[in-house]
Amino acid sequence: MAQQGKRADMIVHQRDPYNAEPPRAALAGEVLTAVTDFYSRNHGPVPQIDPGAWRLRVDGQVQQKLDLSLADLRARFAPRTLIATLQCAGNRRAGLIRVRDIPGEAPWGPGATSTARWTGVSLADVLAAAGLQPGGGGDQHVEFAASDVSADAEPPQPYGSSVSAAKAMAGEVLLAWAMNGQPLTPLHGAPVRVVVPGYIGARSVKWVHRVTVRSGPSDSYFQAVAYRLLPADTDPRAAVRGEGFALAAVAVNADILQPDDGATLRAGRTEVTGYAYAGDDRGIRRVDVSLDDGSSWRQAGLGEEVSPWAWRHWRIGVDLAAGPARITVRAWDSSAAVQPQSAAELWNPRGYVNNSWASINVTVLP
Ligand SMILES: Nc1nc2c(c(=O)[nH]1)N[C@H]1C(S)=C(S)[C@@H](COP(=O)(O)O)O[C@H]1N2
Ligand SMILES: [Mo]
Repeated sequence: MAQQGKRADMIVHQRDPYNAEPPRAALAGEVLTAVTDFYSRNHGPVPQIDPGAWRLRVDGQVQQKLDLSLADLRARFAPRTLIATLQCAGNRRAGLIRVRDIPGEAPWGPGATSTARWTGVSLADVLAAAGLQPGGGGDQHVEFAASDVSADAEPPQPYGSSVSAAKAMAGEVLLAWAMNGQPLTPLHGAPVRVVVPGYIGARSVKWVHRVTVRSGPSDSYFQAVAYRLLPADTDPRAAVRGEGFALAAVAVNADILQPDDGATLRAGRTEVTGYAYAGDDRGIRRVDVSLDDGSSWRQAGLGEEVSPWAWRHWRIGVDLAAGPARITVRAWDSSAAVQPQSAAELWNPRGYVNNSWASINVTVLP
């Protein structure tokens, strides 16, 4: 049975908890992803929270603890709307698994990323109202606690993570209650979730009920153990807390949305489209497409940059001759970072951040 509120052809990696990505074509076309098509990544059962009873506690290194209802959030702070892409650190993991198996992690394709218009308030405004106190040691973080309990964690625990106080105080981090103009659905974090534009999806904590200012990053399993980039020779089951480094800003990445991988086409002109995205303060500056595995490249046309926090779609017309063909893409960001050629270069034991060149294989009929 299809998940309620999701298109019927979602690629479901796990039913319970629900983990699913849309097919490539669903992400093509519009920059905004429909809520029905938006990928969904869950580490535990989706909590059902009464919005009227929901409270957000703000505590820790603040002058004034806050206890806010949804009505308080709406009444006390200026509403803020922005378009931002969410991208799971596991996006495109399937390409890493082809290099070497990654047991126990879902083989996400290129669809563990989507873009929405988010509405809420700036976390910075809420923290300002609480009166942030400078933290000891200068390594101040803001921790988010959620109400879903994950059996995947060791030991089982509620979901949580943190970002640096500097990022938390940047105006773009939202406590959001709406997605594409509609109240958040339970699956996407209702009644309120954090949206951390430019960072891996794992930091955008759904069903948030507590914001704590503290010294050092969160001790949550999802900050201290998972979502860290481990050296290639580490056994993730033996990895100790704090090993590797915590992922934050999203690395430059791109993939092809149309045609589909494995498609059969007619010889001649084919329109190739896709997405490209770079996190934090970086933007996409160029996208290149190759029909000869990277010996030569042509620039794709870039779609509008609708928001500093959103992906850009791109398109290019290519002429394909009859026979098998491989189409490859790579993107460059505003720091001149370019995607690495091979997944083997960046293989890591938990299979995060596969931003290697992306390819599809197609069959071209005369
Ligand atoms: N409370 C909570 N927040 C969470 C998660 C979760 O399992 N529980 N998953 C995180 C991860 S890993 C990602 S990629 C995004 C996915 O957001 P979405 O399901 O709205 O697409 O939510 C993040 N926030
Ligand atoms: Mo994620």
